[in-house]
Amino acid sequence: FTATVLGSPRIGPRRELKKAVESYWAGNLDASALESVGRDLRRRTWTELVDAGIDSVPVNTFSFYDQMLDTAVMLGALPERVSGIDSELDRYFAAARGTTTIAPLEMTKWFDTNYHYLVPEITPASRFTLNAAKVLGEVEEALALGVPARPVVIGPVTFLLLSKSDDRAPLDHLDDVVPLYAELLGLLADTGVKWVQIDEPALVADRTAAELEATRSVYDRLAALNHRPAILVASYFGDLGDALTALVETGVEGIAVDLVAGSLDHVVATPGIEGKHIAAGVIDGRNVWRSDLDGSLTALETLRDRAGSVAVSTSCSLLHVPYTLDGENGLDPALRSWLAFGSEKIREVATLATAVRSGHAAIGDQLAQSRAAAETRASDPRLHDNAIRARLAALTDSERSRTPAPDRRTAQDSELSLPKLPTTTIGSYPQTTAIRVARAALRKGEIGQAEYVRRMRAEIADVVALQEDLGLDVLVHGEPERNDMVQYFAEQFDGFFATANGWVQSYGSRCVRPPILYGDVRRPKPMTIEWISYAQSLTDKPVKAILTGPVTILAWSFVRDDQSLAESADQIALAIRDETADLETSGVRVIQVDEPALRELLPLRAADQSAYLDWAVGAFRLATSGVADTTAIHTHLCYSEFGDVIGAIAGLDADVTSIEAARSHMEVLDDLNAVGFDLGVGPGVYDIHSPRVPSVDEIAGSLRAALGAVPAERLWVNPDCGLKTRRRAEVESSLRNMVDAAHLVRAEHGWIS
Ligand code: THG
Ligand code: ZN
Repeated sequence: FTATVLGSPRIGPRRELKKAVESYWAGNLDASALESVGRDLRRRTWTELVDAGIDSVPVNTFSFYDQMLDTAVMLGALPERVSGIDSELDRYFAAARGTTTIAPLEMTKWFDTNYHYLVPEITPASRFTLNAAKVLGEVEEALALGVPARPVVIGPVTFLLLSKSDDRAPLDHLDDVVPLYAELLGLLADTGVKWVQIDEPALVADRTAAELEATRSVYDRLAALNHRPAILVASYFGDLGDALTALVETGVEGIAVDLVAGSLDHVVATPGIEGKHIAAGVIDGRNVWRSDLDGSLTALETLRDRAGSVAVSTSCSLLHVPYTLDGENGLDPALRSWLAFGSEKIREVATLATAVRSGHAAIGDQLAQSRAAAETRASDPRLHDNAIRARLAALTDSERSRTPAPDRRTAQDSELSLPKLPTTTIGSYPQTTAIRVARAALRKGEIGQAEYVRRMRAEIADVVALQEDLGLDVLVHGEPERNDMVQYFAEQFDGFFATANGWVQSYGSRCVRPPILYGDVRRPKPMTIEWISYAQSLTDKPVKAILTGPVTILAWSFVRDDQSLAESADQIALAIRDETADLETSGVRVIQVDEPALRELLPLRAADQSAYLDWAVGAFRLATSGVADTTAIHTHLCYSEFGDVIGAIAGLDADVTSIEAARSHMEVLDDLNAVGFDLGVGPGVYDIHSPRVPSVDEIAGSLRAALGAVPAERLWVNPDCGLKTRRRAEVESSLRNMVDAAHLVRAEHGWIS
């Protein structure tokens, strides 16, 4: 084949699948109606690819929830606890979401993307059996429509490395699952498909020699089968490194390489590629920029001279970008001309394949457009704000450092005069119906800005009154005015574009609309002052302002590809720094800069990680070190897997760090102690993800445990994050118990409340 993509989005151009799945869960749609929504979306996806000129179409990239979960089903590896559920579909959703009595599979990030997959569980009781119904069904559906189908499955190495295995090393299970893949290849050959795509993205991360040896042996075994389709082993999200040689030495026919995140030189220099079909991932599958067709053609032609044969491809599945630019009417023509979403990328693949086949003259118009876009993008003043660049160039280390933390603590203690074990919350309060109604009414023009502000102020007043009543020590305004912690700021910065319909699946039925960072970042005016000042005017207690940090804003946006992430992070950091200065001027004494995504941009390869942490920490410090010693900087970090970045947390130098801890029973405090962390810390003292209201005793127990690890002078009391997702009544009871628990523990030590 000559033109392909590695996979397609599936949530639907208008989020049809999200709506259907959620209706099914709510009992408002039956299984056959849900199936028919899926069938319809698959047909539309395939038709678009075929019509554009894609001559090998990925099939089985559709999913009702997640491709790792689909693979667990295919291998008979659903957890034992869902086996009592009769309907196959409901068993599937129970594994994904849990039920009132069954815990769901854990969810975690899919490599360094913003997609989250379900982590299959492998136990000594796992009995793998092949269940090929889904993939065979989708192949037959595609073939019946005349689609040149290339079934896609996650490969055995990646499946096992990404699973949780509580007995042996994950790859010790290869002997259990490889025979099932062999059986599957035979069944696929029976359908008449020419190629199968086996995804092994785990090979772009650091792998041991034993893991590479195991990989080689797996593909030797599969390639040795005599009744099978041609095998395309697909890698994405990085460079294969030594894994490329291992794969080239097996008998597989094709290898898909990511030429956006990986190196062309490495592929070209690898002996043996002259015998392989290379799917060249030149079109970026996870960012939104129009391709430089000249550059892509040069890469393709270099490869064509070395490889057995070459197909034009995307660097990874198009799952990670929005469907189409159609309907994005808020784009100015220049910005539009720089972008390519899913549909546009499919056409770029087809265009490049035409040029490879028939020469550059065959795509003269497209080349001219691509060059014109590159020129306007390179010269647009919005991307080159001299004032901002001069400010960044003049920065010194002193703009990234504060007075030593102990001195700051003394200054802040006398400024704030808080009790021992001060109580606070992470920031957001439940998004009430009134908030949603007001936002929708503003969007539709049914109410004006003044009425919107009046309603949001009423919400703030309500939340402040609640916190005063509860007796919390440091209050928040509750964030009613924020749709999303990244989008809210991106909409106010120059240099970002917020799409109307640029939805991307985050997990299951949940989607995000990442803003597009295209230019230099400027803060035209203060973003949060009015809301915080209003809240502060209602109370004598300190109100903590909440901002989103530069790394998290970058991690949850589509980013510029014409400058380093470090430069973009510093630009955002400067804008946030200006906001902290304005907050301070308006009398705010506690400012929390959230970095829940600090772990998320961590590079897959260990060799790249310390450089990342350096700039990430540096950007946070740039954002937060412009304030006086008397101003307390707090931060909040989410999600568990902090092992890899725990050392960087101290580097942030925040006066207080709140961190998810309830589910890990305060272990995070020991981990922090182990790296010498000696700043303020607020471990979440109860798990917010459950509707259960924790008792005073239970929370007091958590606090006593925390006091065993951290001196009282450094310990703060707060729940885990996520109050926003709970009902108001639950929040009130839980926080009341949390405050009571703080009083109880203070009394035990004779500290005055
Ligand atoms: N904001 C942004 N990106 C994120 C998160 C976020 N990426 C990582 C993580 N958090 C993903 N978690 C979620 C949690 C909930 C939802 C999406 C991602 C969600 N989305 C709504 C839905 O799909 O129904 C849509 C929200 C909307 O209407 O704006 O619930 O917090 N930027
Ligand atoms: Zn959090």
